[in-house]
Amino acid sequence: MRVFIPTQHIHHHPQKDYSDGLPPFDHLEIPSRVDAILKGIQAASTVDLVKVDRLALEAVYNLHDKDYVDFLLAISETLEPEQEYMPSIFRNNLSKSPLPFQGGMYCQEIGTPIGAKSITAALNAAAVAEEAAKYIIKSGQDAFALCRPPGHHAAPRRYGGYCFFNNAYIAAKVLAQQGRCAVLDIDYHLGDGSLEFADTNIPYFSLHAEPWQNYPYLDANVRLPTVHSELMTFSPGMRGRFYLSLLETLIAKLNKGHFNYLVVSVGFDTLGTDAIQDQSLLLEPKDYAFIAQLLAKIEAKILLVLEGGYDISNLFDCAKYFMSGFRTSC
Ligand code: OKP
Ligand code: ZN
Repeated sequence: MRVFIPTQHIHHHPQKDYSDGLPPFDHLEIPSRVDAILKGIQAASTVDLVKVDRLALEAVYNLHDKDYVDFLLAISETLEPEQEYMPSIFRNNLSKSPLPFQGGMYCQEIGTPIGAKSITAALNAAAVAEEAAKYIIKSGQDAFALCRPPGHHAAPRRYGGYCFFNNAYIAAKVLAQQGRCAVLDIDYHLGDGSLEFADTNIPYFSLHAEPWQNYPYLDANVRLPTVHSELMTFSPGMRGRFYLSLLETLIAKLNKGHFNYLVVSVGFDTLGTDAIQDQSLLLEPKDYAFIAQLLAKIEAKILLVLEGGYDISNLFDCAKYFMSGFRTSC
């Protein structure tokens, strides 16, 4: 299996997470996640590793709004090496306010601090997704993009949930030029950013925790779209076999689209012991082998894109079991 990893993600190391209010907790979206997952993949399959150094500035401007990307680059320029930025006021339009206040129109939560090199890392993660997509087109093989920071909460003009640029949709846009493409999201959380990108061209399928009682804590009045997306929720306390039967139902719906390419947003934060969960699910590491077996039966060429997964002591096992169930021939 060809695995693409970023060279610059280590320079993105958010310190504290304020997303559950005060006091903050040590941030869970840490650099060692990538190492643990890569080692797990290598334990179960022969890995052809590709390190990606470049920044996908063009692809990011092509997917996100210009003023949004401009702001993230401009605020980064103002930061000292160990300094972090967090907006202090949240409104729809702050374009007439000084730069440090403008972030509040692009962000709705306080769990995603921006360090001096965070946006560089996010552009590098986007390049990882883009390179992996190009490889799939050229080779006709599956691939794994170990993107960090993750992307599925990033919307056209919004960051948050540890995400800045939507890596999955950046890859899907490349793939959709060559054939029918969809995004399937199996992270614990609803990818509210991905959902905003869903359209006729690239529909979005997701199995996630109920999104009002779990991050992204949707507005009580919001009605989820049903046109270019298929959304399913699991229940608190669900074990592997029930989760798997839901996933099987979702995949059966997806298969009706006869896609040539599928981008899978993979989150290992469905693991029962992951501290990020608001309502705990009861998956065990070995359940990822069965999840991957369900994915392996899908006809499309598959690009696996990393999203969440924060139980650092179990990520190796999760990734190892996952790869043991996937189609690993190179
Ligand atoms: C990113 B990804 C939990 C607070 C959660 C943000 C979670 C972002 C998850 N009480 N804060 O989808 O793994
Ligand atoms: Zn998640």
